[in-house]
Amino acid sequence: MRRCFQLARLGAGSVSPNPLVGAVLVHNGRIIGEGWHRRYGEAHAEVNAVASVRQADRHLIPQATLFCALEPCFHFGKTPPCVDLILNEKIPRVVVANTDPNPLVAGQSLEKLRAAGVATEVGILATEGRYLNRAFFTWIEKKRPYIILKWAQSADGYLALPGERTPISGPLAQRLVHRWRAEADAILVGTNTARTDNPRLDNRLYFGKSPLRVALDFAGKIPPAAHLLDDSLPTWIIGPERQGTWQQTHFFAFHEAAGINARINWIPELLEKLTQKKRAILLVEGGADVLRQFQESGFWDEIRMLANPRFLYNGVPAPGIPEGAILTERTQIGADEIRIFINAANARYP
Ligand code: AOF
Ligand code: ZN
Repeated sequence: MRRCFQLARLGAGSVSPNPLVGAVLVHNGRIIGEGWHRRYGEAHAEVNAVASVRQADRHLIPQATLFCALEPCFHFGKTPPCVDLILNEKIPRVVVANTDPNPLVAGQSLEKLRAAGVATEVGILATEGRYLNRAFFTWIEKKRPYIILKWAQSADGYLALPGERTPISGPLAQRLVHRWRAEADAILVGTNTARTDNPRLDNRLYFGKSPLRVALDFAGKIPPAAHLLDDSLPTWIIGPERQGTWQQTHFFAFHEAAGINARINWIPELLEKLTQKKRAILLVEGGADVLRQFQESGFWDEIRMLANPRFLYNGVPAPGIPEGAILTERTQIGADEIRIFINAANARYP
């Protein structure tokens, strides 16, 4: 099952809003086939695992066990049901970490397999499997994108020097951040960050795609020469429309903010728009005010904080780690320590 998870992760950045799925066929303790879901709309993990079996091993498939990160699918989606593939191949035993929460599947495949006499086991490394697919579970269960708040801070807890672009993390951590961008479907910054840092918000330091860029511009104050207004990538500007011939840049004027929740009531509207466009993973890269607004609204699932040992002595204070955040990962990368927290209110992990 751990091998399934390893394979599944290779799809990160290419399969969203689908889950990360890996599958392994084992005969007498030997792996005879393995595969993963590589790209949205293309073959599922099980199909690739079966296709990978060598000709000389094919006769072993009816005596093999299929391990799969997620319950095989039941429905005709972009591909035919994997449950039928398993039955056609006469695979006698199937082991999965989790049932597929997708209402089109939701245990039906496991039932169909059992009814056909296939031995099934569910719940092997279930917690790890749910963690692996935390974005997918959120997408299905909450019908909104999985929200990751990301920031880098100095040893004394600052995000940046006042009013200037301040590099905090080292080169290895920066590369990792670009990997996170590649794995996200959309990336958001607020007006101050757009103005002070003039970010490109693309993925330059890792392979794979760049996400949809989203910038808050309620008052139309992002300068026209900003990278975010260069029309070089799909971009949403949340603010008044601007003159010009735009190819990839779209302007959305959200409802006038009012009432006691004015500070944060744009968030559900943005989430709804992202959901409509099947953008299932949102990376929020700042600045401090926007990160705090997400924390206040409760619409956040994960925090990725990069802690650098350098001192800044003054500047913009980093948002705190809110109550109910559970530290799940802690890794050193160059001079920086990466800490990943999960919102306990939105997820259940031991
Ligand atoms: C599997 N194996 O590798 C994956 C599954 O549009 P489709 O046909 O690609 O179906 C997507 C849905 O299928 C997705 O929402 C999830 O429920 C399941 N994903 N199932 O058997 C796989 N990626
Ligand atoms: Zn499938």
